[in-house]
Amino acid sequence: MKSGLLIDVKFDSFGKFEPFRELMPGREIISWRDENNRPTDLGGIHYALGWKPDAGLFASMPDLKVMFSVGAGVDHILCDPTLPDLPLVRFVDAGLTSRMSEWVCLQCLMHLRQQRTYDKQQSERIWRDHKQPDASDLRVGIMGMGVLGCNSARKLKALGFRVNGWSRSRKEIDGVSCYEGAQLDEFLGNSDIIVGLLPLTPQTTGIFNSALFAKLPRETPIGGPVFINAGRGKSQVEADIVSALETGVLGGISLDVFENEPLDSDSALWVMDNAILTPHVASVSDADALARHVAGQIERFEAGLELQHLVDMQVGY
Ligand code: NDP
Ligand code: OXD
Repeated sequence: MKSGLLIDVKFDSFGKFEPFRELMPGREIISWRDENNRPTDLGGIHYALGWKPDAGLFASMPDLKVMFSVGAGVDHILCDPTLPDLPLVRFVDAGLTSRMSEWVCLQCLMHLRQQRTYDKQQSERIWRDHKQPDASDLRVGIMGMGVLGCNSARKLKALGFRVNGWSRSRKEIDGVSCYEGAQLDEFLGNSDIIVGLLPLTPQTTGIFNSALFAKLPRETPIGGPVFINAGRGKSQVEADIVSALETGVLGGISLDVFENEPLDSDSALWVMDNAILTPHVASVSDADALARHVAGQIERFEAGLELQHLVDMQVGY
């Protein structure tokens, strides 16, 4: 029997763990969903895969060698203060990347084409057209030009939008105006729509707040500026978003992530005008693709090759 893999994924929509068992026959796969199936002995297990794993779980595995994240984000693992000093691999996958950029393009098009206004008119049986700007009239600024941001930028370009990108280090991307960390104000002043695709770190916690929204252009071809976020909810200050929508500082929002998930049924966000909310589904990890990724990285590790998609523990993503 090869060294085992422990899987700690508690949400039901993830499905079963069969893809892992099929791809890694001869390896013990322990699924860890709740207290009831807790194995007593975690010795001999070299690998662990988690989504919001129980704090202290990875530290309690004496033979653990590599930690894996179910998602592209790793804040749900790094928040464990007892996390062992071991390599952490995040999920990078073509399907995951495509699904995210589809969601981003969909949201930008929904706001460009004033779909919420037409939805409302339909519900009231109103036949009325509105002035329609072109995609090329709008500047979309992506905050976080990593795997997901770069792919979204390329697809938005193909749709005709003008695209800006902001990241910690400066990027060179054909047809995209790239800004680095300290150029945030200039980037914001040139973006009619901003799209958050940032990891959650101490630097990005609460970054989407009143002060930031105030730096966006006051008028845009679609009314006010639009805020779209699929990075992490704790990067946004929801009270500030509500007040920015009420005062017209923001003209619309699309949010897939929230300060607390699930979003409280009392939240004012549910009923704001021109607000599109989705329940953290912009890009859900696919179990088959994830199993291939984990099996592939374990194979590399056991062959003495470097692991891919390693998290830089110093910067936190
Ligand atoms: P990457 O690590 O590839 O990219 C992160 C980007 O953010 C990089 O461009 C990085 O800059 C930039 N960045 C990080 N910190 C800062 C900062 N302080 N200032 C400016 N830029 C910063 O991540 P991915 O693109 O793969 O994923 C991004 C996030 O999307 C994930 O961390 C996760 O939170 C979220 N996500 C959400 C999903 C959903 O369904 N809603 C699904 C999947 C992911 P630099 O390039 O200089 O390093
Ligand atoms: C992720 C997510 O980080 O789904 O992959 O949020």
